Amino acid sequence: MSDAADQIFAALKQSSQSGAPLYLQLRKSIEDAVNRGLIGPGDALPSERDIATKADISRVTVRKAVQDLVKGGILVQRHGSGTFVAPRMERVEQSLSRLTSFTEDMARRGMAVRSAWLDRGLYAPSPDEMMVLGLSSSELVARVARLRIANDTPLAIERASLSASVLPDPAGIGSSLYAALELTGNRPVRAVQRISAANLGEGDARLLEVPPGIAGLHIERISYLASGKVIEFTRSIYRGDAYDFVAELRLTGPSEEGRS
Ligand code: 16G
Repeated sequence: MSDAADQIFAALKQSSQSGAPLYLQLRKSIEDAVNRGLIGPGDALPSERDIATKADISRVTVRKAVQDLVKGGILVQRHGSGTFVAPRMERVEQSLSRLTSFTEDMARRGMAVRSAWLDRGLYAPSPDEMMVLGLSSSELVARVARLRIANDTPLAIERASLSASVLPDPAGIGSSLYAALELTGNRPVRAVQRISAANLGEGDARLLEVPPGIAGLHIERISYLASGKVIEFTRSIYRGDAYDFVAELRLTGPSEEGRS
């Protein structure tokens, strides 16, 4: 048996005096082994049976601890091949001061970008879309919903809405919405972005290949043309374990305060 497995059991023995339920003690021992780097991303966990025999606890208890760690995204289970320490995401640091597209952001980092289509078409607008895009109920909205993938890792689900007069053929945008808008002189020059915390629901979590309920970021971007017209209303879910949004802040003296 590996050193890591021995360490897990040693830690478990030490904590067995703590009086906490056994599955919690086991969960903590495994979590500590991962955090201390004794078992690293991609390493296999000993089998449920081995853990149960060696630690002298029931397989039900082992399963409960392991399931909890799978739910928390610390372990992953692959059918037929066992349980592994989850791969660690390299976090993407994203500036909040530049109005760039997903394609540009990832290309700058040398990452291979692709998207999976979730929806594209012309629809009757929702009340939100009518209000933000200034559409009447007789006009149509173009919706472009994509799973955004970089280096084969799904990072975000983006649902963009634009006036159909700006994007009459949503299926024809190719791989970049902003590149398509640029071609018709409609690339936004300014945007307001609102970021809030969200726990991922079943469907979104499945698409992003993370356990349901883990932390995500809900981002709403409303972007404008130089004329002040709203061009894009996009609601996205980003993986919380993959993104750091970074804003630069400056001290404003009394002389600058009145200007903004
Ligand atoms: C970014 C924008 C999104 C925009 C997309 C265009 C955020 C949160 N969202 O991901 O609003 O629609 O870029 O990307 O930054 P594309 O040109 O690669 O399709």
